[in-house]
Amino acid sequence: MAITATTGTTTRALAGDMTVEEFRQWMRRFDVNGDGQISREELRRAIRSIGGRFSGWRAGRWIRQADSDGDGLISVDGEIDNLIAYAETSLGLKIVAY
Ligand SMILES: [Ca+2]
Repeated sequence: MAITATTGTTTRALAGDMTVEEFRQWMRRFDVNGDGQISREELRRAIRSIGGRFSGWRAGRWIRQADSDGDGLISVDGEIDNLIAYAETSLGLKIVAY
C-alpha cells in the first residue's frame, strides 16, 4: 500500500501503493460508528494515523469538496471517489486505480 503526499518540492511516501479499493477499506476502518459515512473528525484521524499533518479545518474543506449531497458526511461507497479525486489534485496524494 502507498499513499504519497507531495508537499512543495518534497515527496514522501506515507504508506506505500494504495488502490482505490484499499483506500476504501482503509477509510472504513475509521468509520467508528459503522454507518458507512466518514465524518470530518474520522477523516482527520485517518490522515493523522499515517503521519500526515491534517487540521480539522482542512478535513472540513475536503468534506465540502467531496460531499455531493450536502449532508456533511462522505459515503464510503459513493462520495469517496470525489474525495480521492480531490486528494490527488489538491495534495498530490497518489492513489492507484487497478
Ligand atoms: Ca454526503
